[in-house]
Amino acid sequence: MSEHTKTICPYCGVGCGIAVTEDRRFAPWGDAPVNEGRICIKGGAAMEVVEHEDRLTEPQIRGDDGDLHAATWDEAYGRVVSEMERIRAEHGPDAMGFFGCSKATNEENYLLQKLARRYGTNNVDNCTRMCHASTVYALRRSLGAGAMTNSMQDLMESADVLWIQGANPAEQHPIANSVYFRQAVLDGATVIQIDPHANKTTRSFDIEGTDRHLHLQSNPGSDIPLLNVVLKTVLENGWVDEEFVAERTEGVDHLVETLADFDTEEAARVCGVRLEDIERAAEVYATAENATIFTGMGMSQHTCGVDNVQNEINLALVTGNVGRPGTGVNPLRGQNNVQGTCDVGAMPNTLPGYQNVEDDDLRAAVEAVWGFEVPPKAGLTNVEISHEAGASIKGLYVMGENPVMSEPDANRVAERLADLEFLVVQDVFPTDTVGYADVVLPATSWAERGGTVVNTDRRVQRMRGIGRVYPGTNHDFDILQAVGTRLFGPDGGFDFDDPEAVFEELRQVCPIFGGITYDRLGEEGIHWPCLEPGDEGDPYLYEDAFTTPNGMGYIEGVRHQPPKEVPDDEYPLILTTARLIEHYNTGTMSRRSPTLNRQHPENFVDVHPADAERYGVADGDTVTLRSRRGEIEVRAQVTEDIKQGTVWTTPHFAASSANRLTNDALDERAKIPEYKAAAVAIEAGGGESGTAADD
Ligand SMILES: Nc1nc2c(c(=O)[nH]1)N[C@H]1C(S)=C(S)[C@@H](COP(=O)(O)OP(=O)(O)OC[C@H]3O[C@@H](n4cnc5c(=O)[nH]c(N)nc54)[C@H](O)[C@@H]3O)O[C@H]1N2
Ligand SMILES: Nc1nc2c(c(=O)[nH]1)N[C@H]1C(S)=C(S)[C@@H](COP(=O)(O)OP(=O)(O)OC[C@H]3O[C@@H](n4cnc5c(=O)[nH]c(N)nc54)[C@H](O)[C@@H]3O)O[C@H]1N2
Ligand code: SF4
Ligand SMILES: [Mo]
Repeated sequence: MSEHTKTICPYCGVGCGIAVTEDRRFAPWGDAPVNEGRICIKGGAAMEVVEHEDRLTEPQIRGDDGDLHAATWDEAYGRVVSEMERIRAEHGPDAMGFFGCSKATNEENYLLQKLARRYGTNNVDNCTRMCHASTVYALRRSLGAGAMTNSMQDLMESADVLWIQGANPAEQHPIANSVYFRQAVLDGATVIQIDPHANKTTRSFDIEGTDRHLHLQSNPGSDIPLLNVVLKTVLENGWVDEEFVAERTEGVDHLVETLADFDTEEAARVCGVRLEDIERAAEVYATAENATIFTGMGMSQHTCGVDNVQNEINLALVTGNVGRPGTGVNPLRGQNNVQGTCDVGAMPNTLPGYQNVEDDDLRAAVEAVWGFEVPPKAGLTNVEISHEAGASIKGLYVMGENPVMSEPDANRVAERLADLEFLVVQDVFPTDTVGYADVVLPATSWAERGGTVVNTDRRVQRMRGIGRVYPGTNHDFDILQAVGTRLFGPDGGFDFDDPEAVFEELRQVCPIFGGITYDRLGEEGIHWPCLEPGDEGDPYLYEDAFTTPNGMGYIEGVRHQPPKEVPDDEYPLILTTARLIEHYNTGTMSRRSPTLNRQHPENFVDVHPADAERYGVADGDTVTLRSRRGEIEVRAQVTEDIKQGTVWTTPHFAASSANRLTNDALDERAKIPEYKAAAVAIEAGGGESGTAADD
């Protein structure tokens, strides 16, 4: 039997260690730092996608006949480079956009953003824009760093209250939930969950013998009023940590003013939750010794996403629940390396280490290492790039994203990608987006590559490839270097021997990684910030000061902003979309896993019994869901798990792709789309719903 290689699970941001063999077998890694040998159903089945016969195994170029044809790597690189050069010559560098891949390594995403910037544009972004962009914006502005304030370990050991708003860790971060958070509850912590949908998280905390779980089943898009009730209750009952507020924060007067004429009864009506239940939740949180907040997509994916998260920050700050173990505001990050992809600068406004690209001094320091000038103006975000595709954006380089399914108002996304002059897609599988590509570059998969990734609690860890690559594929690392060298010559800064050599350059330009080396990472990894070689890394942030410009935590009162689209006579229901434990994002990986697909071969929509009766829908019916932008057919599941007036479906299935319905309105500051609220109509009947066979 061949030796086990220790690497990191390719799915969620928990960052579980797993071991694989050269002959592509799988084994748990008993003392892996995050999960200690435990894995969830996706981790256990991750090897199945590595072996899948659908893998892309040869570069392809679209011919004059409109079809994709096999090509050599040389021909494919040649086409990519000549088209990129043509676009720059004809339209300037800002006519290109670049999408990073949050399942690829730090080193690969670092190379991608360097490629974009050397080409002459900051139009580079990654899936965080659709995910936690608003969270990152609010956390950076008000606390200093766009990341979890605390680690899973310290939350398990020290948190007395887990406030979980718009997140479903039992399904989306299963090992974090079962190993860490559930243990906190068994040890006595109380859970407050705010979600329009009852889910596995709800059930996982109904632990026999305990009565410490309160689920507030609120309407989608009502989180600001809900938190304002909480905040007003805190202010009125004297639960403010006066000393903390005076010494470490600013802006509390603005909050007090905002809430002065705030009507809590009216707010509770907007939320669809009893006022006394919200007040009870406020008391539990504010009177705990250590209370922590988990925040997820239910908060971030709204046009008021930044304000949603700001209000959670307000709650943590006024009660002094930041800067200690067991406290803080904690976004559970999505893809296995979305944290790292942002850390290394695959973002339009920040260089590696969240350094503002528009700051002349910071830019000059990075330019000194890179040896070329970086454009001084922030670029477009990924949904903006999609909006501009075919207009000011003429060419797009997509490394491992599937925007035709993952971006909102997907029918329009597809139309605009078709209008591009040039689209290159670098992926493992033939996705819906590949269908629009002019050049397809087949990438190796997670098990075959080496490099580093950063998990949700900022732990930098090593991935180690099994040393054998699937025939016909190439590492993202090598593909980017080949393109970079052809574009910029042998001295263009794309001639690294291996990922470690890239990391050595990265740590020079990314201060939060400054003290990290491959040797130091070992098997345990290191939490950033790790500025100097001797630093141990910080499992929790802000013990003494925030990392905002003046060191203070920033409080700011916010007011209710309804979703951009609200129900009316024609579209009387709110659609919200979220995830299942068995499937992953656009399903290109998990839907190809026989084990996972067997569990959930088709999509469904949850409909409340009262709505089902009203619209003539029976459990198991195929229904048509229609919004102003498109329609899908899907099986109805009639259940009280969902709030009346709301319907709930998933984005995982191509045949009934939820994003044909969603609204592409953006949060003005963070530019995240409103995936969590669109107005829809439901109608009994339709064709056959999507099944495993037809997508
Ligand atoms: N199994 C699995 N795991 C995953 C993923 C996956 O696709 N599958 N994807 C990964 C990625 S990329 C991410 S970003 C994370 C996401 O992980 P989560 O943040 O947990 O994301 P979601 O499941 O989209 O949404 C969380 C919850 O928000 C609720 N919700 C919807 N609208 C609202 C609202 O207006 N207010 C409130 N308070 N709640 C609302 C939904 O009902 C849902 O239970 O998961 C990661 N892990
Ligand atoms: N309606 C609705 N839509 C949503 C969401 C929602 O909650 N509701 N959530 C949003 C969120 S949070 C996210 S993060 C996005 C996710 O959106 P995307 O990132 O577009 O979707 P994924 O399915 O994760 O995968 C993208 C592609 O990466 C490829 N890939 C995997 N590994 C590698 C690799 O190593 N190299 C390369 N080159 N490619 C690789 C996969 O094969 C897949 O085709 O979806 C967003 N869309
Ligand atoms: S919890 Fe996340 S990282 Fe861990 S095994 Fe499951 S999908 Fe993989
Ligand atoms: Mo995400």
